[in-house]
Amino acid sequence: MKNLFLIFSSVPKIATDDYVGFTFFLGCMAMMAAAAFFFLSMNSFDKKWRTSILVSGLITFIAAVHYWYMRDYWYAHEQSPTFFRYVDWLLTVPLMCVEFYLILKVAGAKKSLMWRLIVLSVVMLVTGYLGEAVYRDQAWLWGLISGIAYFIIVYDIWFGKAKKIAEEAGGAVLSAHKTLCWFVLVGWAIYPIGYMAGTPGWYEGIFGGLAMDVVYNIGDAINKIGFGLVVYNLAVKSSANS
Ligand SMILES: *C/C=C(C)/C=C/C=C(C)/C=C/C1=C(C)CCCC1(C)C
Repeated sequence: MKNLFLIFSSVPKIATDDYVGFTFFLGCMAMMAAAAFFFLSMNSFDKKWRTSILVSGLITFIAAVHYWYMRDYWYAHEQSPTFFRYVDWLLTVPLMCVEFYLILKVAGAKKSLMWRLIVLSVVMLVTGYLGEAVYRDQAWLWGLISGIAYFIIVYDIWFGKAKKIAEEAGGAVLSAHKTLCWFVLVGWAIYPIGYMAGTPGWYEGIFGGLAMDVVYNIGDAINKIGFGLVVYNLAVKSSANS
């Protein structure tokens, strides 16, 4: 019993207007629930879709673990958990590129398409980290390089080879590809806004009032759970058809 009280007394007081802390708690629980959902539903699908659902589960599970740490870090230091944030992204964003490939693989996509997206996403994240954590005085420059990599990803999936393969496949694959493309164009565009809110630069006046971590946390919930649900939906539709 005494130990139980010790556990509770180690939880710090939480201000009711701490929106960063609030979204860390909410995000942590949402990622856990989503991971459980994807893992448990995995075996109800055709074999060819199971890996895709598994990857959705992994993305949300990896995020749940990092949110657990970020939530604690925020309460201990009241600072952005930049390190955990980028470790999380460095694992989950390439996995989202794998997800793109897995959907199109059914329609004959090659592995080179996946690797191209993975390399671009790593460039985007490493340069983002350099601007946010290491060379903050030149945050705009690193953000710009990161933004160019992001732009190439958007261009690739909207107009490049991926698009062609999706069009040839048609049906549920094409509509899932389209939805994922919108996620990358609109959902991922949330992140540069968070970046500009949290780093010094000419844009401070525009985004300065926003809390960077709240923006990132909203982006993660939309992109990781939403993205997974699109894949889930595709698996439901395709399994029912065959
Ligand atoms: C689950 C996590 C996801 C989908 C994270 C995505 C992150 C980005 C798309 C980040 C992009 C950035 C830029 C385009 C420029 C500024 C630096 C970043 C890294 C915030």
